Amino acid sequence: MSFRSLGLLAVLAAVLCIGSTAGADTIIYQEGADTPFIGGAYEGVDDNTLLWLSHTAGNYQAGQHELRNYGKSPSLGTGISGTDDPDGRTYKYKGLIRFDVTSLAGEYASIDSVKLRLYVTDGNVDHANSLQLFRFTAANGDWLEGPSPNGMPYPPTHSASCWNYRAYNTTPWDSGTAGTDLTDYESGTIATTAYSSAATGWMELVFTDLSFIDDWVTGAVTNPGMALRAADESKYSWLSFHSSEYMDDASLRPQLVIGYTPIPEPGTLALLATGLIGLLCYAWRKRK
Ligand SMILES: [Ca+2]
Ligand SMILES: [Ca+2]
Repeated sequence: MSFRSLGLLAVLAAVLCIGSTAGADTIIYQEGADTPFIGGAYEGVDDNTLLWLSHTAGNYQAGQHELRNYGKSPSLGTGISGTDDPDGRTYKYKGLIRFDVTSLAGEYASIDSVKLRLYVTDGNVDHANSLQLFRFTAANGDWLEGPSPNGMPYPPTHSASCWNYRAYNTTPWDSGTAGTDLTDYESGTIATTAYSSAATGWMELVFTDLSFIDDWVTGAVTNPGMALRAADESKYSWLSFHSSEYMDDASLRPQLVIGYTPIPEPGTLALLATGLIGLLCYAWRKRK
């Protein structure tokens, strides 16, 4: 091979290397989809809806729903409903969601963006509201998704998260319920999205704080997951989303979308250096 064609090859290698290392990449964590970097079906989502009910009579008395688990329900919910309930009941919902992102370990130089995507399926928005995402405090990090699709059996025979417990019936939430800000989850929102309708489709919560993602990846601290709630819980306004147990179309389950800058591999760096040297040689030869 002539020196000249070697130089051209080196130039080509350099261009390819630059193309493969420059810019950010995106990965998606979604229950049932490929696990980023390591392959296999991803089973890293815990999600559940906590439910509080005002009613004081009948089969669904206050005090009962607060112990029920919906960890395997195909839906997640937030907000307040009941404005059209014939029995005058008011329901309050909060979502819980946690993604295992440990397959990211060793794969990135920086995390550049994170967003949670939820598919809205239903709702009733009499008042415009905002969806807020908070991080649970470390003290609440061991909440259990739970096994029930529908709040049954009652009383529960399982250990699972519900309004009153992060693990029924041994471990209450730090505050005693999931409703107390600043106790059960960190005070600052990590994402907020305003809404004025319950239109079917994706809703995105873009993180404004990425400082804790490293800890989730390395497992330096227990990933406590996130709380999802309506900002204003005094007005009738609720939304329902597909959960990670939604079966009819797995592509509509919650997604955690992470933009990151990859670590350039040592081999790639060496190839890049070789390419650059070749380029210089080629230019020098041409000049002669
Ligand atoms: Ca799950
Ligand atoms: Ca679930």
